[in-house]
Amino acid sequence: MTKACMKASRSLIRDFGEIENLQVSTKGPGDFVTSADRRTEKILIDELQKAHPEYGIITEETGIINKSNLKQRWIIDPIDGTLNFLNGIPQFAISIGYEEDGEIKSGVIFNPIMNEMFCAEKGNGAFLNNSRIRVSNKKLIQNALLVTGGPKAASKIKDKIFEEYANISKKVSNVRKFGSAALDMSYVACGRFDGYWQRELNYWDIAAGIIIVKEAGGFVDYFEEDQNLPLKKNILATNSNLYEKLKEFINKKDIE
Ligand code: 2AM
Ligand code: CA
Repeated sequence: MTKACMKASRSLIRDFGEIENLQVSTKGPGDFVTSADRRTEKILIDELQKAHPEYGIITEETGIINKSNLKQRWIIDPIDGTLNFLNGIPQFAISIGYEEDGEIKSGVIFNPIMNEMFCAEKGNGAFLNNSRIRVSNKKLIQNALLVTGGPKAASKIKDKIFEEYANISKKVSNVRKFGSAALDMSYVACGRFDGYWQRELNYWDIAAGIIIVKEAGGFVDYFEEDQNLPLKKNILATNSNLYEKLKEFINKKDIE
């Protein structure tokens, strides 16, 4: 997984270098970003399939490969933080999760511009490059720096999301919106943020992040799950001290 990530990142870095030129062109970078996304995804799929051609793959661009293999699956997001990438902002990442029997067992999230690789494997801890990482030890929610995202442009619950954002903002130190769910979770895992929540995500946005946060000692939970849409996720991730409080804030808006 890390090898596939490193290989794909070389072309992704080149593509990112092109963005600045395209931004001032009349056509803009839109189509170029779509092709960068596809190119990156193709390299990832080719590399991963070299190791295990029989594994199932769920990806943002291609969809599902080897549908019948539900036991072992890779969950891929070639560029998480597309809008940042499109705007020349170096806050995006390649994300690959590995799922076995319905549970994420390992994950890799790589920001090629910052050269930060977050990875974890069940039972073996979480790492940023070669150093072990841990979630923050913040105890009081009023001192917490949280991160969130959304609503997406097509969201039908924009008002609810903004209301939740305003309510939670009043109860914590501050809330950031950084634009990459995969990196938001990685930043919780290494203690830069104390917690994260977001609605209306796709499984590939957060699959790798789940194991990275858990192995860093954090808590991860879905909320308001829709059984009919298994790839759509609302997620929260924090250290153990803040988990109950944040969950309460999400469910009951008026708590002081
Ligand atoms: P993406 O960049 O791969 O689209 C931004 O808040 C986060 O939400 C990103 O991780 C982004 O992933 C994700 N997201 C998922 N669906 C989205 C959508 N329809 N529009 C914008 N962001 C979306
Ligand atoms: Ca994504």
